[in-house]
Amino acid sequence: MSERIISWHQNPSKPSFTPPPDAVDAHCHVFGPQAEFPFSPKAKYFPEDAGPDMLFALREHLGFARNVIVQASCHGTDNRATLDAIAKSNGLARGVAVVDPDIADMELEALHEGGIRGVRFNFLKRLVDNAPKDKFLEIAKRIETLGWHVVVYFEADILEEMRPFLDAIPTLIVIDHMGRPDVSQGPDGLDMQAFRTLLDSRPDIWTKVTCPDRLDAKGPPYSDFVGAVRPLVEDYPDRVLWGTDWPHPNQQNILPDDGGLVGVIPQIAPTKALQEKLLVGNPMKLYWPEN
Ligand code: 0GY
Repeated sequence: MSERIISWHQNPSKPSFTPPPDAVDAHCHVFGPQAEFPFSPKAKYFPEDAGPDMLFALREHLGFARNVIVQASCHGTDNRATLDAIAKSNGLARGVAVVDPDIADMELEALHEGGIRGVRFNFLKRLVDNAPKDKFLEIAKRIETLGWHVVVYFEADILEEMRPFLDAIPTLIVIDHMGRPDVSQGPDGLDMQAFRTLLDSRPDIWTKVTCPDRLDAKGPPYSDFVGAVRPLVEDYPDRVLWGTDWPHPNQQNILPDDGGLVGVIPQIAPTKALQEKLLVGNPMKLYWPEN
């Protein structure tokens, strides 16, 4: 067994920005606890436990009210760790699952009962062995009746080849981390232009304006990220979500300070109205539509 990774900051700062009441951290994960919920044999990284208690303590520390927990690839299609965290949240967490193509309808319904509201299709070769588009489309058609959406994770270099697949998805789509553009190209660079073309192709494609730590090689204060992403938030205010990405899967050399990440929010969403949409209105519409 490989050495366990600690990918999160041990002592995140108190953010300089106070999120509005009811703010949602709409992209985070849990790892384990492994004694109860072992990692998948196909996992590509082996982190230490980062369970619900830690996640909810961080949520309080950062001034957020709710979490959307995205099933991490190290847990494969066994969603028990995510469901366990949701069950312990007193209704303050919902989730996005990763499922096998042959999952039974009853299991999908059980996931819905457990607070799952979407499925994730991951196309990153370093995280998953295969990404069968035909099977994913079958899943997308099946989850439509549950009112769920699809979360897709890919990198900018395959955006064009993803287009027919994305076009065929019948539900609302959320693209993780804007499809990982090269933010050093700036707001009008080729990657951002291509991503905007994708957003313009359908009104029901949303995105997470997340992960400055992954996208901005220069690091804090993430000025390339801010420069490239702020115009996107301003131009698509009703289709953006924000999240910490805690516990930052795979991050080993740079452990992002979550307080610092929250401090980036007012730079990409400079008005109260934009902050309210990004942190409350948009995620609530998608994950707690009944509220
Ligand atoms: C993210 C990013 C990554 C990992 C995962 O499920 C995962 O393992 O999502 C990554 O390594 O880029 O969104 O957490």
